[in-house]
Amino acid sequence: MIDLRSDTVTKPSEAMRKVMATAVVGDDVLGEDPTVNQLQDKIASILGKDAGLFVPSGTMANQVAIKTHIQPGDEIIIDQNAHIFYYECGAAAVVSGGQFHCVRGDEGILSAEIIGPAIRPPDIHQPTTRLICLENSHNRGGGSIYTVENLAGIYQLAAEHDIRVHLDGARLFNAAFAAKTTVAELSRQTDSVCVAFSKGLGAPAGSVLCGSWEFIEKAIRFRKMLGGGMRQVGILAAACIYALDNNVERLEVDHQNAKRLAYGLTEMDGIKIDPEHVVTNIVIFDVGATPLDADTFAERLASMGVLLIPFGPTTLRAVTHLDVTTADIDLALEITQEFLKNL
Ligand code: TLP
Repeated sequence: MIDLRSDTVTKPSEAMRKVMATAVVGDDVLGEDPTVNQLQDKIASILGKDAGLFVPSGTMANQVAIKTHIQPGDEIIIDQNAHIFYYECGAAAVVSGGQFHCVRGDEGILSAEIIGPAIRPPDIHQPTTRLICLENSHNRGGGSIYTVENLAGIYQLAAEHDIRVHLDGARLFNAAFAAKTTVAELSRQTDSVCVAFSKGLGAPAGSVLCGSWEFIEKAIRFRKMLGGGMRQVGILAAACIYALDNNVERLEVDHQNAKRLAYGLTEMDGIKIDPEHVVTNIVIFDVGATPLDADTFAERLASMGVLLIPFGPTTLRAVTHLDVTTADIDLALEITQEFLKNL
């Protein structure tokens, strides 16, 4: 099976398992797990923030951030396809009493021009705009990315209106590679940022939410409230440290493989894709010109050994990651070509 459903499917390598098995641990709810503390300090310093907080998942990182930033009834400006809006079970409403104000980004990417008109004026009838949520790279946007200049414009607009900015950076290292900058540069113009270790970086679980000392002090309480206080969790943190030390540089290979896949797909009848838009490890393409809908396409291709995820009625997503090689990509293209020929 060539599993291109997501970069979340990656399995910990032997070397990663070894560091997990020998990790020094303690009770993290008491702040006494040295490996968790090391990870939190390391990633906070890489992102240029005061402090970090280890949480089990990207979803919890986002939800703890939102709860720390807003009060019930406050409004959150967000792209209509953002993970926080689209894939987190309405958690911001349940957990924080937040109300979304959706805007339409350019492949998910927002700008001060797009956000500006959505900011509420001071008016006793209207909700208070408290938070802007960004996503970089943007999953449903096909792995699209922000420029540093764009982030600066958004942050300036937010500051003018006393609005906080949270960045869902589940794939921030991918974004930095593609934008030829650092994750610190992409995090500078934000009040909070989270990165995931269980996606392209290849760890089995874990995200870290970063921000100011004051922000993290508040966030720790909400992590506990949501059940994210774990104990000897240095075993997982050790995998994340290993991922930071060993699996960041190689993300470039995933990007090259994604481009290769995208260009290969352009050659195929019935498939629509603009390979120039593929800049990270996510490839979204349309099969509307074939006789199949996305669900059937994915199901039938799976039976031939290639796994993809349907992303809309006629769109599918393929994600490259450290468990697929360039040879796997070539084979996946061959199988897809064969599959289309026989339709
Ligand atoms: N994304 C998953 C699915 O939930 C769609 C995937 O396969 O891509 N932010 C972003 C941008 C994400 O893509 C994801 C996961 C999350 C947050 C949530 O992370 P987890 O799954 O750790 O809660």
